[in-house]
Amino acid sequence: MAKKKDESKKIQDLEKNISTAEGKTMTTNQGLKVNDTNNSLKAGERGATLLEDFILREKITHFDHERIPERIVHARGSAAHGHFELYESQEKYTKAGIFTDTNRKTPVFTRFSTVAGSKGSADTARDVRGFAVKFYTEEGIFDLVGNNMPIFFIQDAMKFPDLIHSVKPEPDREIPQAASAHDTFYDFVSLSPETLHNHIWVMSDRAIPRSLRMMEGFGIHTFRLINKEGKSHFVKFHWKPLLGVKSITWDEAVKLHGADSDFHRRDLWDAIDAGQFPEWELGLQIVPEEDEHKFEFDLLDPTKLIPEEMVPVQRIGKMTLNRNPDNFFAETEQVAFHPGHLVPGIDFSNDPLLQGRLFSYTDTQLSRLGSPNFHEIPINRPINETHNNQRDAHMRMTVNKGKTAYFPNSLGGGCPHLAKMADGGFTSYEERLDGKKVRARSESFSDHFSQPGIFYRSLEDWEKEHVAEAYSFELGKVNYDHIKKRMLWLINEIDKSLAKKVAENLGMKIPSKIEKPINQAIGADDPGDKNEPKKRKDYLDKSEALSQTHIKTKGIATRQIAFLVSDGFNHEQFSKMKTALEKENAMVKVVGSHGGEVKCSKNESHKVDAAIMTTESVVFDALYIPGGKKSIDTLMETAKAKKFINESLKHCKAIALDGEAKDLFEATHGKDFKDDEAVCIDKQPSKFIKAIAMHRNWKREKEAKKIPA
Ligand code: HDD
Repeated sequence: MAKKKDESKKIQDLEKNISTAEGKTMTTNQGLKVNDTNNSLKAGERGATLLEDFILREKITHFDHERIPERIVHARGSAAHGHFELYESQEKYTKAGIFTDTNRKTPVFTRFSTVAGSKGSADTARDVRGFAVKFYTEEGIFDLVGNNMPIFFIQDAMKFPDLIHSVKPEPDREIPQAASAHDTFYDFVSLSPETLHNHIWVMSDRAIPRSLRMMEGFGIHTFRLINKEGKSHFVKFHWKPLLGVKSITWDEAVKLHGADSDFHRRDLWDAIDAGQFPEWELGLQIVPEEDEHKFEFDLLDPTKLIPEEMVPVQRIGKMTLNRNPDNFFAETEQVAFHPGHLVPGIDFSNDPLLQGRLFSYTDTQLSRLGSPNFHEIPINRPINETHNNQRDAHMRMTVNKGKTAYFPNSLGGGCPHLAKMADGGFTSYEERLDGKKVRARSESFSDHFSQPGIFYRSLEDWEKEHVAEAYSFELGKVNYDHIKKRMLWLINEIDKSLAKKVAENLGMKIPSKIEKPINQAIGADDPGDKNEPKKRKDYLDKSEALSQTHIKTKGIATRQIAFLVSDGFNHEQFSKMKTALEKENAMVKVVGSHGGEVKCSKNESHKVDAAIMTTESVVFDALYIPGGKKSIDTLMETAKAKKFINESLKHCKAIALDGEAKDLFEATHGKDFKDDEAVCIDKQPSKFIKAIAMHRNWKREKEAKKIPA
């Protein structure tokens, strides 16, 4: 396949394995030309099939073994290729080439995922999103395996299997799929207050993103950067999307499950396909070693973030995703990430969650990809050469020459020889460690209420409302009162006003105390209060970065705008709006009262992108209806057209109407929203563009929620 010369080293490397059947003859896997792939070899036309039919056997056998185990977590994912470019050398902090060489364009492969659902589950489940970036650097692979939330549920990898078993479908009935709203998850959460910070983020709109392109990413753990002199700084990694952080409402998320369960996957693919490449800036929060203990929380505790007010995020470079994979299985499914894939200049901290992860990721690839040779799979192999004395095992691709597969050797000329430090040899950071061997947790890890409190207080009123509704929905699905009571008690420790709202919705009272302190409830051997959750400390009232409202964005590029029309729509209004929106790189989609083509007032034919019966308002960001008496008369008789308007209103979207479209609006709940900031009746396109750029007019929500759509 002819490819452009300027493609990244990784894409060039993948070329070696890319195969296309264009213009080629069909063969067996052994290269034999096949002239019939529809009929098996039989003893007579109506006779039994013969075992000797190797063509049938090969085809069926391969098919029988097509599946590999899905990832135990993050099974559902979507990915894309791209590159990372550095703005300014960070040599003060690190010797890593990707962070010091501004001339490099480092190839990346980035996979986004939901956590709990199976491979075929819906994209808009309320869940954390995985955000894993594989950097193919000149010094080897660096994987930044993070999430779209800056903290994690648990503090020690030892609890990971318990966390995941509690959130996955319950083992007796395998229910529910891709949902945390069930008994076992809340049983676990209510007995593990360390989960509360990540949990409140999951209750917020961050767990139902508008697009994978509109979410932040976080490395979560504190890592280390090491410079040429061997000096270490602590660091937290952030990805800041240039399209801003945007979410949908829960009602849309639920409806999207049915309307387009591939909503996020399709959105990412379509944007890249249309040349609208998503971009994220990489940000660093740097903490000098000597400041390690100056915070109210422990830097090694992955359930804590460093508020940006305390340590600002410095933006050091940009990732652009500009190419869809060629083959989902070969690339998105077989890619194997590992937080332990490091390059010189970056190192770990002693965060006990990170330390456990360092074991788990290679281990899981062995059962998922079936062999310690998973690094040879094209998407996983580094762009630099690899040489060592590891040999053989299932599916070995490399043909290692020579007699020696050991070190030291003289018969192989001592090769592969060791790398000198000056030539980029890796060495672990020399951290001094002194301590007793103990199975324990530091007392500095026991504040579980302060940061969820900061998060909640930082939200705007509409965001707070969504959080309260999410808690109420989720706990409303729990069948056991003792679990709900423990949850209410815990939420009350985070924020009294939040607990009050949730308790009201559940029709329950907030208990003034829990029946047993947590450590007694879980039967700890030493139920002393060292690890009992501490009272909330309000060391920071709010952090602006935590609310979506303060994350500013400009423009409406890639926004999906439905143009609702029927035959006879006003050509002039339609064209004026279409031209204006497309100039801003928005995606105009003609939704017709029927499929095929619609005729405008000039009797010209326009292609329908979706007939109204095949689509739903929830897949669009905004709605425009041009006038034209005949068109509006038809839409007036089309119940789904009114549903489109009512739902768009309910979901606080921008709506524009011209001419006779006002009458249709009047015949819906629109009649109560004519003066709304994001409703543009007979206005210039620029007003509509401004309204779409708001993403949603949340001020409308309180009233719009009453619309029975
Ligand atoms: Fe994990 C996959 C992110 C804790 C064990 N994890 C996985 C993926 C992401 C994360 C994004 C999917 C990568 C891909 O797209 O292929 N995991 C995290 C983050 C964590 C975290 C941000 C905490 C800060 N994970 C964590 C712990 C353990 C694991 C504590 C086990 C001790 N994670 C796994 C795994 C997975 C995985 C079982 C499943 C598939 C895979 O690794 O390759 O090993």
